[in-house]
Amino acid sequence: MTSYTVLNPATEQPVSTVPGTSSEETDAAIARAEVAQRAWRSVAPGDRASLLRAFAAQVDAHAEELARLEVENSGHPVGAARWEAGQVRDVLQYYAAAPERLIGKQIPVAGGLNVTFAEPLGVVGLIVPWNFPMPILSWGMAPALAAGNTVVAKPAEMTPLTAMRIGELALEAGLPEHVFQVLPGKGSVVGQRLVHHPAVRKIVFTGSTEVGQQIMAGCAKQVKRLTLELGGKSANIVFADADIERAAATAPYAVFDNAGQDCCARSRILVQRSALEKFMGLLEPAVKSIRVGDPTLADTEMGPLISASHRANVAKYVPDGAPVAFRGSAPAGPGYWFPPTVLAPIGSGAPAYTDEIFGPVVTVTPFEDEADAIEIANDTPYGLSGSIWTSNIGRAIRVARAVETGNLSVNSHSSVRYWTPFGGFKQSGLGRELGPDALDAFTETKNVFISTQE
Ligand code: TAP
Repeated sequence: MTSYTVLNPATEQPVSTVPGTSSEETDAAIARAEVAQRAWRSVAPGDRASLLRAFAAQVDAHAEELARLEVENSGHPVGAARWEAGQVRDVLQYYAAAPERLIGKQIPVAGGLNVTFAEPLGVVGLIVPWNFPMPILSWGMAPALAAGNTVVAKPAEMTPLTAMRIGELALEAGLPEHVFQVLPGKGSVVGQRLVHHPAVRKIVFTGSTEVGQQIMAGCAKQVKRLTLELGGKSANIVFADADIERAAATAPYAVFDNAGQDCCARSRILVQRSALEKFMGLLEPAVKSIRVGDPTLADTEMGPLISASHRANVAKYVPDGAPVAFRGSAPAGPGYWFPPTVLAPIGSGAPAYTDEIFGPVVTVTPFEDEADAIEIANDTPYGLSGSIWTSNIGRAIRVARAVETGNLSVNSHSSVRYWTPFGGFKQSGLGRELGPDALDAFTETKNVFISTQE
């Protein structure tokens, strides 16, 4: 086993040395998961529920430790990291109710009885990105385990520490060995093995659209079940009849949360032309007042980017001479810092307008009317998220129905809740996570006819 060093993105200092799992070690873990699944699926529903509740309680008891680990490993502000650890607990609690509710149907048929069962799939492979290591792990892990599957998770190479600790907490909570395993390492090694190993019956992948396309092709060879949560370039649409003060005050949080490294980032602000001047006048102080800096401090709102190479990619979208309307601040010195940046005006062909930047850069584009706003919002291969600001309820509903995207908020800047469905339209993904129907993605329906003939 080779090992590698994980860096703190706020200081560029080493945090820990982590084993990089090999292909052979991945195969061995999958084999262990396959054996463990036979017993796990047979655990009585109430007992499986109790174990998941114990797991949630264990996460809760170590929430501060997990949050501090995420601050060091990912550079997330500690307030955000605490919320993320709490999300793991809440998602486990929510799906702990599921084992006792995996209810089939009885269907009327002649000459007997027809019943359906929701059967677990077997071993589920989770491939997790670096931007939200804890929440995204939990979105796949909790419903997969609740449904009676075992899970092999591969965190992103750069951010494995919280997932590894959550793996230990599962054992401490009493989950049987090998029911939930975490394998740090490379996507090209561990991730590929999960995709190609025939005993892995489902992949849940969250990451870039480009890698998602490769994974989809790999899964096709075995008709392997697949959930894809991919990229985004979401619109924040502000109509002139909206509460412009609130729309401008919250717009920075809709895009610069997690330093813009957020698949749901509303990174294209579309403003009705008649309100543009007022909106920009209010947006400037809101952007300049974002507290960017030391992520260990409770009042910090934005931390660094994840790595030097990612910062270099983000910086390409703000070359010398770019139309920077205004910027916030960022610390000097060590750390992968990048200031919140607003680009305006931006033409529809510009890379900053079309590409997912995944950093704290937002474009502002004016529109004329409702039809124009919908056309601009849909002018992207992505469709993950978005917001609509208006005081006209009819318009809010019309535009929400017309924008081709999976998760929208009206007069609010956020739309992700673990008890409501989440996922993308178009190239932002396939399938839905979270909410009450997520169990459908981790079970197959079995249909059984039982004759009552003598
Ligand atoms: P990717 O480079 O796609 O990596 C995501 C995960 O896939 C990592 O664990 C990575 O491992 C692994 N991977 C890379 N190549 C692989 C391969 N050939 N086979 C199997 N696994 C492979 O994405 P990222 O840069 O970490 O994350 C940013 C992207 O994720 C953005 O596009 C963002 O929008 C998207 N994202 C989407 C969502 C939702 S919910 N839709 C949420 C968060 C992020 P390594 O660590 O070795 O690279």
